[in-house]
Order: sequence, then structure tokens, then C-alpha cells
Amino acid sequence: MKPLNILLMAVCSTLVFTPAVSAQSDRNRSDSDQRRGESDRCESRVILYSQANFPGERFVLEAGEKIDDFNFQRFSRGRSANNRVTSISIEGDVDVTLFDYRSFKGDQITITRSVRDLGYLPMSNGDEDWNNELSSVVVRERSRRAGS
Ligand SMILES: [Ca+2]
Ligand SMILES: [Ca+2]
Repeated sequence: MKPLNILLMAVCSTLVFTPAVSAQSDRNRSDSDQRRGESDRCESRVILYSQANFPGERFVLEAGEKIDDFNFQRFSRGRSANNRVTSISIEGDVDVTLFDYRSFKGDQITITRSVRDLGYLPMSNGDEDWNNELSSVVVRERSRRAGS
């Protein structure tokens, strides 16, 4: 194995931890929750949650994925995900750009780390925050370096 690969694996294993363990109140855990706990692979992905601190309904996005209108997307329990996302878990080496409107329009912000409560993330006008505003999203792989 090349030294670079080993380095990347080491970085991954420190980044991939599951912050959702604190959700004791949530007993309706799905199969994906179980798999998530057991997975020790380094996969980059993003999980959107309807509540603060990562409990409850979720919506999983892989690296490279984009959603242009959350009106047509549903959380794990069937509710529309539009204007409901309150926390975001980032696993692995991805950036996430949030948009207030569909079709990647309106206010936007790019985050590189998990956010426990979008209510503390201000919009550019300074008056509003990102809680329950997300309507479209882009997930990009961060480390796209030439010659690896
Ligand atoms: Ca919410
Ligand atoms: Ca919105």
C-alpha cells in the first residue's frame, strides 16, 4: 500500500465517528442506524436531520450527490424534507453547500464540519438563521488532488 493511502485511511478513521449516539429519546431506530453503527469503512457522506443534535428523521446523501428541490424528497419516516433540516452530520472528506431556495438559489453557505443546530448558523442578511430553511443542497468531495 502506498504511503498516501495509509495516510488517508488514518485521516478517515479519525473523521468517521457517529455523533448521533446521544439520541437516547429516539427509540424508533431504522435498519440504517444499525448498519451505521457497525460500519468501520471510510465512506464520505452527509446526513440531514430534522431536529437539533442529530436525532430523529434523517436523509442520507453520498459524496457527489445534489438535490435540487427538497419538496420532492422525504425523510426516513415519510415527511417532506423541505424547510425541515435542523442538524447536519458530515462524515469523511466532503463539503456541503446549503441553499435556501430550490434549484441552488437564494442564500447559500458551505460547511465542512457537522452542525448540531443550524439555528446558530446565520444567513448572510444577519437577521435569519439556517434552521428549517434548506431547500436544495450540493455535496462535494473535498480532497480532489491531482496525481494521487
Ligand atoms: Ca427541523
Ligand atoms: Ca427554503
